[in-house]
Amino acid sequence: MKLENSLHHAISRNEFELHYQPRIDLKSMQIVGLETLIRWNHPQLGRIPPLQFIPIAEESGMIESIGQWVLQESCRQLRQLIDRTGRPLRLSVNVSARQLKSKTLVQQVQAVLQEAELPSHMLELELTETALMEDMDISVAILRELKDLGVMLAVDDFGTGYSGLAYLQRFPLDVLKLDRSFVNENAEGAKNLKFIKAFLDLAHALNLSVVAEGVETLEILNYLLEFSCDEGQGYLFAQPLPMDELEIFLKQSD
Ligand code: G
Ligand code: G
Ligand code: MN
Ligand code: NA
Repeated sequence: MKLENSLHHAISRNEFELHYQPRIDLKSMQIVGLETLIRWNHPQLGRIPPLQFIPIAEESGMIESIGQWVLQESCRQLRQLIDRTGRPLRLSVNVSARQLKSKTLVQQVQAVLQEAELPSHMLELELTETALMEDMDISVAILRELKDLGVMLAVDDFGTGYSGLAYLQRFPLDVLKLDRSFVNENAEGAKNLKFIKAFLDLAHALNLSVVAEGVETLEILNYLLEFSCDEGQGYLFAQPLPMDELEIFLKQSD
């Protein structure tokens, strides 16, 4: 397949770009973290969204080298941002199912943190519910190793799978990211509010911090505040931005 062939050269031809979306602490309304989101600028086809190429990268195994590049490059860029601005923001990186099972993930993470001179608690790995459930025993073992390193562990897209919080208790998790399909207002808004509140109460009872994704309106923000949601991410606060634009945004929001 053509897309797969060009994906092979994307790293060496410098076609990937990293964008960063701010994460906001809802008590202080301060930016406390960033999520790294990959972008692919294809020389002929233009910008190809991750939803289109990440599955191909997963299937072909290329996700292992792409994932390693994302980890390394985003930690390097965070180090530069901290050196320039003095702001100790946390960095959240998406880790795919296949990467999670890779024998070298733990070593990779350790090496990348060392190279960028970042304390391990400043890095958070986002794992999807489905990736965790694929092989629970292996996932638990790898997550324990990662937790021993001191990195933060988050479940991404929470609410889209069917595992529920009871299963998630088996994993040493710190953060739950509530999927934007729950947070975005839609026709079922009223029903979703009950779900959001229930998730938050249960997550807090399990000592998990909750990040609401896809926060687009003040109205939903007010509900999140009412329900004691910890952090928010979404277009209401900021779009994903390349590092130079993010730096300007950070200065303006001081
Ligand atoms: O940024 P955008 O909304 O287009 O991202 C779409 C999806 O792509 C999200 O689900 C996100 O988790 C995934 N994604 C973005 N960057 C990465 C990455 O670096 N690695 C992996 N595995 N997934 C990513
Ligand atoms: O699946 P994951 O959570 O990793 O990916 C986050 C995706 O959500 C990114 O592709 C990002 O561009 C997108 N996103 C971020 N904020 C918003 C928002 O407020 N609304 C919508 N619809 N998408 C968002
Ligand atoms: Mn994510
Ligand atoms: Na998500």
